[in-house]
Amino acid sequence: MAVKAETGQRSGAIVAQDPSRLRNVVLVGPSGSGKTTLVEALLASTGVISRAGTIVDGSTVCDHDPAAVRQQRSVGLAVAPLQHDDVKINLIDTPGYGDFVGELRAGLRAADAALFVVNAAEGADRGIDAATIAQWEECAAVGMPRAVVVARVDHQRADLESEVASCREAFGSGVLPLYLPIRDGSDVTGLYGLLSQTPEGQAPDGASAARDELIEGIIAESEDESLMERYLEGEDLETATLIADLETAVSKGTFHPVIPVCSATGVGLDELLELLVGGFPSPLEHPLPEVSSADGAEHPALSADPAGPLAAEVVRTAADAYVGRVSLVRVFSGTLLPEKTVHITGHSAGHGASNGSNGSTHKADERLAHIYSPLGATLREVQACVAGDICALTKLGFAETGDTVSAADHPLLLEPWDQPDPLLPVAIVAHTRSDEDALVRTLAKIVAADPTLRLERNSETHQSVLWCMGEAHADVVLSRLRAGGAEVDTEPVRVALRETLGKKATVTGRHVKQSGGHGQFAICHVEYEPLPRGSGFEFVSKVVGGTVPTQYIPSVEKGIRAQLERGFTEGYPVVDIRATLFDGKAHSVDSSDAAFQMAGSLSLKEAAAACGTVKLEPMDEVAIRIPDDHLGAVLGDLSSRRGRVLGTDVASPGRTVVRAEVPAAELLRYAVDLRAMTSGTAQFTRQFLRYEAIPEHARKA
Ligand SMILES: Nc1nc2c(ncn2[C@@H]2O[C@H](COP(=O)(O)OP(=O)(O)OP(=O)(O)O)[C@@H](O)[C@H]2O)c(=O)[nH]1
Ligand SMILES: [Mg+2]
Repeated sequence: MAVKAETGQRSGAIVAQDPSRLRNVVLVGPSGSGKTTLVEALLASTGVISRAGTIVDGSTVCDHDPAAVRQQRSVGLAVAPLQHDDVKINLIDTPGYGDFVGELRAGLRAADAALFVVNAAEGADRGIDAATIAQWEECAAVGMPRAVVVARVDHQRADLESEVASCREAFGSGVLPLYLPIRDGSDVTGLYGLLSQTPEGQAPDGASAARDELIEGIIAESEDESLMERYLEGEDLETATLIADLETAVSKGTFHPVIPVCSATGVGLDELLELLVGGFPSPLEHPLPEVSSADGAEHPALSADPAGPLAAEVVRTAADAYVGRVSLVRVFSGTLLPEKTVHITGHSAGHGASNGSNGSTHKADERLAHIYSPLGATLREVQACVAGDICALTKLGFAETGDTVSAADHPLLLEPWDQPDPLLPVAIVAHTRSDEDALVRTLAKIVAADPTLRLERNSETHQSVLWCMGEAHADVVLSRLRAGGAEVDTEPVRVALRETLGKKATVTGRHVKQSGGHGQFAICHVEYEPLPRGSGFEFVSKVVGGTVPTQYIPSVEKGIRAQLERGFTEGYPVVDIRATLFDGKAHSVDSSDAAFQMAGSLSLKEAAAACGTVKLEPMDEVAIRIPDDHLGAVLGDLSSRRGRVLGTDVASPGRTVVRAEVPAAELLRYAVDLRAMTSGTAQFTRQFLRYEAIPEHARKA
């Protein structure tokens, strides 16, 4: 579905005027746990949409990307606001699949609290898997307050009690149920509130003990120290007091209430909305990102004040065929107004630099057009966006994901968040010549929009390589390219090899043509020898007695250098040799610069023919972080990739970092293979180290 922009005052958008009446809630959790379906159910139950769409039909608000429909899972972050008790709740749906961790991080940036959604039908017998724990740690790393939603409790294998036990084991003892399911046979018909003790007379077994544990958990985090004393003395604390303290406990990020829900039957939805409004922090309670003046000077900390200086951030960029660029913006301070000129600045690498971050910043002033409130792919016009709220801006030509938007007369720069590194190379070519223009154009837009995608134009292999997060991400990128009108094919990624000489050789480069007309005459005697790896090329002249006239010595060097670049039969650049010109012959009329260049170049070819060549391949140093139970498998696999382990270190309890040298050619699909080998629990980094001779047994025919 294409993005649809609705303008006009009566666009039906939910408007927030006050940060205290806002909640930004990101849904995080493993793929398939039911996040998108839960958003859909909440939108339907609050009347934002008339009925809930489904994943199977591809009719949900959040999974509007054609790639999401095809993959039957979310592939990008989506925002869907609803209203409950006069509070605007921006639900931020994120994909659970590991390729899209960049979208998850953007969602965490835009939110003030998270709903961590696990699947009641799955975790019960298997425990919480390591990929889910990694997501929990993503939340913890940015101090995100979170509640645990146990979704799909209608499933016949759903077992809430053991799911909660698994969560406590995996996430810590701060995970405590706020509600227990009320059952009728095997069906969950409703929830029993442990704080409110409602509905009366329907307390399930164990409710009283669970209530005590919950209250102790809440007041342990409370700022009011007298509460614990009063509680221990047996005083019956007011439910209202406890609910107020619940919010404090959640905000600290160490206490995590658990709530069971069922999107299919609607059980738990009202209670969940209640929790979001009453127990979740508003933007006023959530710390803002670090800020400085755009010129790098210190700036006082900001607060979520609509009257404060404008500080907003582009958390995601989408390229739409009709609307153009859509920038999703979280306003942290101040108020964003339409038709104002704003200052855009950021750290991202897209401007000017083609590759990697160079640590510099870019900036420009841009005039805003309309401001929209996004509901999935639908944009509804609003008249302002206050501190704490999220909006969409269209047609910002300059702003990239991660950029700060501030007032033109008060330029600010927010400290960026961490982006993951794409590690799966995919080489692409236009399907036909006529697709080439569209490819270049669409590619530029897509790469600028997605910080987890990097484009490399390799001048040695002449390939365009897209570095992606994994195969599912590559699928999304390719489908966006095709949607942009560029028919593309993929091809095997080539590794840039180099060549050097096998041994020392003394040769003659002879370029003599003296039949008719102006002749050409140049002869050079050159000694070639291989040098250690990384030496490059050295040229030495030991000519005595002017056998090669002084002005032609640089010509010989130039000729050799040109041939080094052209390489031998396969065209790989030649490196790590020394050429010593020690003798030669010239002709008073027929010698020339061009003739000696030719002789120089011929001498190198002679040397290759005389002493053979050795192919060199790039070696990378990789660092792989893995849970210990996968260590054996990863080490075994590394040796099958011709890897040399340099060392292993304990990264954290139960996790090891393996450092190894591995040929780049063996790492082309490592991002995919490592994920498969470790169920998505490993991370790795790689860095070019040096070129090395390809061993005999590894040379391909
Ligand atoms: N029976 C039942 N099925 C559900 C429920 N919630 C989700 N599902 C199904 O579970 C599957 C996965 O749900 P999604 O909502 O796509 O899960 P997700 O967490 O968004 O997954 P990702 O987008 O991949 O992270 C879909 O086929 C849903 O129809 C539920 O409450 N009951
Ligand atoms: Mg989803």
